[in-house]
Amino acid sequence: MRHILLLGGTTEASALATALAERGECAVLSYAGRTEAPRAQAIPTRVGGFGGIEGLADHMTREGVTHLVDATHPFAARISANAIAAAELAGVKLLAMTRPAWDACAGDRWIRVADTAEAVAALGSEAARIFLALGRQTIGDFADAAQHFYLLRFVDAAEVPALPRHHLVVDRGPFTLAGELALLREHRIEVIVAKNAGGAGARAKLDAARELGLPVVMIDRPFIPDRPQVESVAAVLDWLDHGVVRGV
Ligand code: 3Y8
Ligand code: NAP
Repeated sequence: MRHILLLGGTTEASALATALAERGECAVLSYAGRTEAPRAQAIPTRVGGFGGIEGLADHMTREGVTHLVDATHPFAARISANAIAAAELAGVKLLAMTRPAWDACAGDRWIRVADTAEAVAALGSEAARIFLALGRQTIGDFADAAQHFYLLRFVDAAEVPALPRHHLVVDRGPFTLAGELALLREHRIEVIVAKNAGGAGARAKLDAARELGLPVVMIDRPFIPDRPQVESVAAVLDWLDHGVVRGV
């Protein structure tokens, strides 16, 4: 009897959890515990870190995990690197389920940068009105550029002393084009800063930016070591049944 540990926190992870439940698989979805009320899932969940590579390997051995599926966000680079090493250590089969990066298309005004430091530099020194669509964890990286007005969007309410000129919206995605257009117009946004997350859940702001002719400072994904990976629920289920990635 196989036992699947699914590292979650994305739209795709939730869809996979539903498919696993429908097949009656023995599976658990894992959250880091970053949000106060994570979405309920169709399979049992666990919340909290494992305690690094060894902690994750020990957890999988203790729980009798046979398959590890990493369906975390492309910017969750640490847990993904830990998953590769822990799966090796514990002798557990590993597969990543990710989604393609977004590509700029006609009408997009993207400024591609490698990280938040380059994003700060790309904003320049003259005060502007910025939609900082990065969530909460990297806010501190913009503290030295406090001359700008920042529209922020977090999943949970929080104080933001680092950025005195800000307006905080508390909302979780997925987001809509109409909602993003209204938000950008209401706050007279001039530039958007985004992570190249891929997927459908956060892409509406890019479509809204194109419609309004706004530039987007697009942060490229961090490095994640090589691992077997697929881009669909069907491909994960096929891997579970056949033990290899068959490109379905
Ligand atoms: C805790 C689980 C689902 C998954 C939904 C996806 C879509 C909505 C879009 C913007 C960008 C951002 C942020 C975002 C999106 C989905 C997906 C996605 C971006 C939840 C969730 C958890 C988190 C953690 C949270 C981070 C933050 C990032 C907000 C649940 C809702 C900005 C990433 O306060 C904090 O500490 C928040 C931290 C990591 C990035 C950051 O640095 O602040 N996600 N997001 C997961 C855990 O504990 O393991 O609460 O239900 C999941 C989702 N967030 O099943 O419906 O699939 O990408 N999440 C980014 O992409 O830039 C919002 O506002 O435009
Ligand atoms: P990260 O920086 O890659 O990981 C930092 C530490 O958090 C890990 O070493 C691990 O702690 C713990 N952790 C991360 N994801 C976990 C999970 N799914 N289950 C158990 N522990 C986890 O992680 P992150 O970028 O903060 O992302 C945290 C969660 O939010 C993930 O579920 C991710 O899918 C989701 N998310 C992140 C983003 C983003 O922009 N980063 C966007 C949307 C959703 P230990 O070392 O103690 O095991």
